[in-house]
Amino acid sequence: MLQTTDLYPTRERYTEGRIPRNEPVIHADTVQRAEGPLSENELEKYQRDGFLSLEGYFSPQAVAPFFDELDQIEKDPVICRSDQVIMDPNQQKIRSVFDMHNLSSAFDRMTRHPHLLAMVQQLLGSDVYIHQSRINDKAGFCGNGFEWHSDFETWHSEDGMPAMRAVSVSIMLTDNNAFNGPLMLIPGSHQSFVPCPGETPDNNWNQSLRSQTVGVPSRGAVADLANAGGIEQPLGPAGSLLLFECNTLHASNANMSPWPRSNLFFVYNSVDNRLEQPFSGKTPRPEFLGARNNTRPLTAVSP
Ligand code: 6CS
Ligand code: FE
Repeated sequence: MLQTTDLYPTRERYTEGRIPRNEPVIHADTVQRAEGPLSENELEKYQRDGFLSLEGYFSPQAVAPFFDELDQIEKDPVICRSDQVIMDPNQQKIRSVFDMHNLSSAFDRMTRHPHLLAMVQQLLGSDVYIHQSRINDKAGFCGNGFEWHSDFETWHSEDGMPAMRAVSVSIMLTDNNAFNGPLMLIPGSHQSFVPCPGETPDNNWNQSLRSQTVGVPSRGAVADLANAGGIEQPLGPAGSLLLFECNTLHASNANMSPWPRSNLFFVYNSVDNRLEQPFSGKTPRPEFLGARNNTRPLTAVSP
């Protein structure tokens, strides 16, 4: 298989400093830009910040069945013992469930929701497929946080995603408020790639999905970017959406509140950006973390 030149060396090939982004943030051509569904104003915000918050996009009632289905999955002992379910490092609670769209037809249909698909196709300027889907769950009083990172840094080095042409759609299944560990993002951080120090251990995902140490930028780099762009924390009721670019730096705190925080993530990749060999030189991660086989373009289905 042809391997693209590594434009974003990190880890084994670590260099200090930042590497300017080599591709557009919005891949739509002029016609796709004008056609919508995202307005010029929304596109400009996404371009500038690396994310776009659409508070109250769906009603809480529309997403309630997904939360209930998660509850069922969490009670299924077979699924809970599988690799795709990640437990919280300190508590016997679920932290993440991967491959939601292959576990449940309701989640699968949601990835093809005509409105979601149209927004993502506009941003990526092409047909798309699901690179990864997951629920990140933070139980009340005990859900742990996530370190600062760019998803693209991991997907590039551990999965072989060549370029920054992927977007995460996060759907809040519970309210996200200031107390239950919502996502924090650094506006503008998507404009450069921050190489991360450290070698990638074999099967790093076993560790990194519980608590990440490799693939975390230096504190100095995070401080510089946060001093320049600030930190934002999009909040909203269940049903709110967040679209975020694959290279935007983000993190979240532990959930000290009594209220659960449960967010669904669909990661869409452009069909023109399919995975190659991991740039870390390690063996590829499992299909449920980075799709290699199931990469047919998605077509819309009505909810
Ligand atoms: O390793 C991954 O693919 C993932 N890890 C984090 C911390 N965020 C995105 C992604 O699910
Ligand atoms: Fe992430």
